[in-house]
Amino acid sequence: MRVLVLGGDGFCGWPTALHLSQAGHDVTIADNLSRRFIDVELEVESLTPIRPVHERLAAWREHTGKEIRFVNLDLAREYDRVLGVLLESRPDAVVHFAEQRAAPYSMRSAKTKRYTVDNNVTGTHNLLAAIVETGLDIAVVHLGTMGVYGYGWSGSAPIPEGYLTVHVPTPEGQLEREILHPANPGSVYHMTKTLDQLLFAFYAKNDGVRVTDLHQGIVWGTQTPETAIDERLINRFDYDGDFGTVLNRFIMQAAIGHPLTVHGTGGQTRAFIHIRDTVRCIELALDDPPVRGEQVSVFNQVTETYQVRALAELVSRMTGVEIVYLPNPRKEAAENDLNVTRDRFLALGLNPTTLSEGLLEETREIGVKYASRADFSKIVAKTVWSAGMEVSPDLMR
Ligand code: NAD
Ligand code: USQ
Repeated sequence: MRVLVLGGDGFCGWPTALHLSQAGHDVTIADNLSRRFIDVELEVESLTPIRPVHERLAAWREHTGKEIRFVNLDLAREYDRVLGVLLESRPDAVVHFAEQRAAPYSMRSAKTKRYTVDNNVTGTHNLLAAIVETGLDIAVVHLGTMGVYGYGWSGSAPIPEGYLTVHVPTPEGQLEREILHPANPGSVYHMTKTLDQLLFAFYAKNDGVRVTDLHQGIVWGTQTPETAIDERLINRFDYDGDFGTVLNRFIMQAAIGHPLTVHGTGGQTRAFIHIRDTVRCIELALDDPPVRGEQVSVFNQVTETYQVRALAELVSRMTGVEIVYLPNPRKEAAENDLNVTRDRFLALGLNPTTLSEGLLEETREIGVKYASRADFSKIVAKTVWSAGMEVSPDLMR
């Protein structure tokens, strides 16, 4: 299969591009390297020493003999070039990772809110409009988020995979309808993912574009079998207050002896998936696209759910590092239930990596190994969701 990986230099995109190339697919990456520029803006670097993209690709060629092409392209700002790349590479499928993905970064300022909306919504729309303009039947696999459903809206009721069956009262009786699950975003970033859903629904209905939307939980871990082949192929690992996600932050904090930074009571329940399973899920989704004319196919790309304080307790028991309960910088429910339906990937044969299997290995092989690269001043989350919220001080120097 010819696959175009948009955002293929990022945390999920890079290991996916390698995994698909290893599986024999013909892969092209398009990325504008904006994530690397945001590191420069925030004065922080991936904990792991990621190499420039052409060095990464040369290392892959050296080890496997396989060629991955790279196009430096801004999906949101260069519509004509997006169209040109689709016409030239004629992909069977596009995997779309190319968005600003950090909720805290999206809430930093009016500038980052506007950037996140402009980048994510226009990027997704450019892709869909360009696919229609090419006249090619290109399948889209998009990385969405569990956060589109929000947290706690339906209590402990199972969250379905995308669609909710509702009964609409009419004078003639009850109409049964399937609707997109109500959107309930918790940040500007998550809001862009709920807007993406509407764009996909429209283009699937109007133009028959075949779209799979993967509502992914929080990804943890770093390496996949392919990124572990050579240090030049290593995946990125974000640990800072804006881009670091909770479990990878705890792993890194434990490795350097920093107190584990639980926000609020830690009663927030979230869904998780290991990066090794992310890349497998994307391959499974590419192999099972919807038929032209069908509604958007939605999968919940999640393997486990945990409360944040339970995660902190697990990491603390394993490493002896203490837990600190900080004022929550985000506006979010202090405690929530999360009961996620995740049958579709299991039915396609996914055999998930669990936390109990991977946590110790991750702490040793990544957290401890690269501990000397950590900047302690970037660890505590400083971005508050609205004016007047308390900002926590640094805990270690
Ligand atoms: P990332 O920031 O590491 O990667 C995104 C990549 O897209 C970067 O390389 C960036 O340079 C590129 N990009 C952004 N805007 C672009 C544009 N306009 N044109 C071209 N390239 C652009 O993020 P990630 O963690 O790999 O996330 C990838 C996708 O998966 C995102 O859409 C995110 O919402 C989703 N997702 C991530 C997680 C997670 O825990 N990391 C969880 C659920 C969903
Ligand atoms: N949290 C802490 N301590 C920390 C960091 C986070 O308690 O040091 C808490 C947060 O307050 C939040 C929870 O952990 O309640 C999750 O935060 P996160 O930063 O790990 O995840 P989130 O902001 O939701 O975003 C991440 C990715 C995003 C993806 C999303 C999937 O950055 O791209 O869409 O996970 S989901 O959460 O399922 O919507």
